[in-house]
Amino acid sequence: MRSFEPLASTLVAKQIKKAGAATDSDDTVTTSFRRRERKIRAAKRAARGELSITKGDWRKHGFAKSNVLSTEGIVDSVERVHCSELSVEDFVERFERPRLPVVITGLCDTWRAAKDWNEETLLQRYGDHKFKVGSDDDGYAVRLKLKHYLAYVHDREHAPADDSPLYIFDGTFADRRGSRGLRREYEVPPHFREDLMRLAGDKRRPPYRWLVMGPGRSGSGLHIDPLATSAWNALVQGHKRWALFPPGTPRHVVLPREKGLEREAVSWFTRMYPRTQAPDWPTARPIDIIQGPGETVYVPGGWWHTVLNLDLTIAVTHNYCSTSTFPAIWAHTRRGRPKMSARWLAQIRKERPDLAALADELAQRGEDEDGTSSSSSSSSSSSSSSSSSDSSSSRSGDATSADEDGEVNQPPRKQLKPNPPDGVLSNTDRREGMSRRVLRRFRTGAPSWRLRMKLA
Ligand SMILES: O=C(O)CCC(=O)C(=O)O
Ligand SMILES: [Fe+2]
Repeated sequence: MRSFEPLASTLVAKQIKKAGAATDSDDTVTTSFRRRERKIRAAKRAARGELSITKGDWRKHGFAKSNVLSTEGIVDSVERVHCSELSVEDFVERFERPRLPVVITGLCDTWRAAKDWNEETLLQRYGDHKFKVGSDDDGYAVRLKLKHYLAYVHDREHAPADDSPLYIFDGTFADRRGSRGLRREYEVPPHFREDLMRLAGDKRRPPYRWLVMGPGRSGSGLHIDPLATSAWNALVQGHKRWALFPPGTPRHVVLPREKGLEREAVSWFTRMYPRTQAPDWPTARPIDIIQGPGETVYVPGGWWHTVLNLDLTIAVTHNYCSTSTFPAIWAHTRRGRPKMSARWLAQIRKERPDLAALADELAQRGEDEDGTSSSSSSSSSSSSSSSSSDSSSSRSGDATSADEDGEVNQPPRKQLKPNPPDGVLSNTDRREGMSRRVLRRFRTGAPSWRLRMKLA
């Protein structure tokens, strides 16, 4: 049996303690501990307002005492291919065109991230930077300094006891001053380098790259990635357990409307996964992957997937659009993001007239590549807390919705277009990272310090 119990990082524990004991006076230690505890609790309350900390809601299921992290009996049968044996052309023909998942090894061996993305180094370099650990009820980012997040991860009263711990899932890390250095520490592998969405422009394109870090039992609930895009997910440290279902798998079978199922991977694996193994399971059984450090999972567009972290993981993931996946992505973008798609198409026309011709042809036929008529695209059956998948009116970044036939939906964290409360702001990326405090200043007209510097 493989077991991935969280390693207690004593060095990190020491550093976290030391950080709180700058002057070694008891008062300072207590003050700094209290401050950290306040920050952690505030983040927990903002990200999961429905869970009371004092009433013990964060641990009410007792998942920390269950065997949900055990991988006994799980058969990972997904093909592993070393990158040196997989040319880009081979990848497209064998996996991308037929939309098949694969695990590619060796892609991150030469990255600086492979050496430096560990708790110790990240804490030293980015300890004071705030990363996104969730969204509040209005769709705004909830952020926590990395040093506080790691304290949360190791504090027995927090992550080790929480059913479904907070998860860093930061879609603006590469744009923010305090963390953009991380983008230079890895490379987009050649297999996924075609990035047609870039033609929509940096300001308009939906968020597409995330830094992902979380302890055992954190994870991503079952979802399909936005706009039918494909994704690659490179794991630098730790182990992730994946379950995937092929396109067309009915939503009501894999994600019945039961409390907690959508949002928490740990609930899905505890309650739903066993059902998928029963003899009367009515649809495709999940494909299992146990992803280890240095492995990159390719998730083709339209596949349902959920991920449970088995120990402390650090990963980077990008969503992208390539030539072979363009028709499906175009169909979804035209429906869900009409304004953006018009600008995107204008640029595609300049740089890729072949693809623009394809888009025109699809529009003329009034049919989308996936065979669905565009007029029927609004038939998605959404859950109470979310709206139609690609719809620009979709608000909650933590809800999932999908058509009965597995239509593209809004994933738990890869939100495309969270709505600001009053629609003042237009830039998705900026909005994703905007805190309430900054927003308030923006609304009241009080310029932020950065703007003030500029004005001075
Ligand atoms: O690493 C994870 O939690 C999975 C991420 C994922 O599915 C996604 O980014 O869409
Ligand atoms: Fe995903």
